[in-house]
Amino acid sequence: MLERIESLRGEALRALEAVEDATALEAWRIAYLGRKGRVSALMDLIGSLPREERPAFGQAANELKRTLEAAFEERKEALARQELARALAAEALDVTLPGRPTGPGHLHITTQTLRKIIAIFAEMGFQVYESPDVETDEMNFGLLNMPPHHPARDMWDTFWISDEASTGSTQGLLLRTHTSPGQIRVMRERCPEPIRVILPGKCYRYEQITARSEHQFYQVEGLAVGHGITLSDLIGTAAEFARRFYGPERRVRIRGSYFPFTEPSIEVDMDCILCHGAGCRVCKQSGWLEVAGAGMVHPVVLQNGGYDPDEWSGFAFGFGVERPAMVKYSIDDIRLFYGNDLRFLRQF
Ligand code: FA5
Repeated sequence: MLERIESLRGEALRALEAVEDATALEAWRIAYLGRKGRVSALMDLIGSLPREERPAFGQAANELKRTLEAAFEERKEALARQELARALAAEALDVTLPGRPTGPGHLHITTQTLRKIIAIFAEMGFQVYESPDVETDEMNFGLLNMPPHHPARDMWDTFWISDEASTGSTQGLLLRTHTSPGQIRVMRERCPEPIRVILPGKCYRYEQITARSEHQFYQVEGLAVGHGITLSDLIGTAAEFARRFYGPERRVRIRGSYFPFTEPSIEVDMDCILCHGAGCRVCKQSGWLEVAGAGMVHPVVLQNGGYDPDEWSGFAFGFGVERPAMVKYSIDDIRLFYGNDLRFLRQF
């Protein structure tokens, strides 16, 4: 009987050596060490042996069981080590390879354009003043000479952020539709001193998005208040800016327009940078591009800012940032600015 035990030991250990994966190992465990396995079957024979052979047989069978259990654990660990080695080899990393260079980032085209605009106005003696994106109805409209229900409010489709709007209350909150409410804020803060500031910032309009219009874009507002400021000062400032931003050969013209907060109101046009005034698709064959809305600050607005219109006068203008950038760099769709396509952004 002891030979049977020895023969089973040899057979089991050889079979274990041939085991190459976890599934085969489990099958081996069930076949030899399981409840109905070969070792259990051997143990069951003990009752059929002569009494004097039983102790030696039992001892040998128990030792076989311990040997196979230890061999099983050893094989299990060896297989786990092999598996780990395989996984590491599959993920092998050549640490001597040079790293992938990450290019330095750069400023967004809008920021670059905005900085250029600010630098030009700074050279012309304008300070930068910032005002909030979230405004009251009163600042955005009321104090700019558009009381509740004034029809000119429809010139700016508005994102309202509080309910008062529908009641016509001047306390309603909104995302500013233009940078012009900053005029009131800066006047109230600086009164009674002369003012020469620009107010750059984001504006929001509840508008259809098209190749020329976004629902969120930048504007730069300009405001000068002093004694004896005239329309000529405004035209001179606009012409000087156009030349410094677009090139010394640029010409500007003015057209009559309407804004409730300026009187008189004008639009400033510049000769088309692409066709040099000959007429093309971008300027709609007119030879001119609209650059800014502007005018002399309305007496009511001066008064709302704290300035006596009999003593003080001023000019104001407001223009977009993306549209001038489109003209300067021949970009035909404003949606590219905020589409986050790196192929576009990397060009500037
Ligand atoms: C105004 O917003 C006036 N506040 C400008 C002004 C200021 C007039 C001071 C008088 C005195 P307007 O709605 O035309 O005006 O907008 C001015 C500029 O903002 C436009 O010429 C254009 O460059 C830009 N703009 C307007 N709407 C959009 C839009 N949806 N997407 C991109 N740019 C826009």
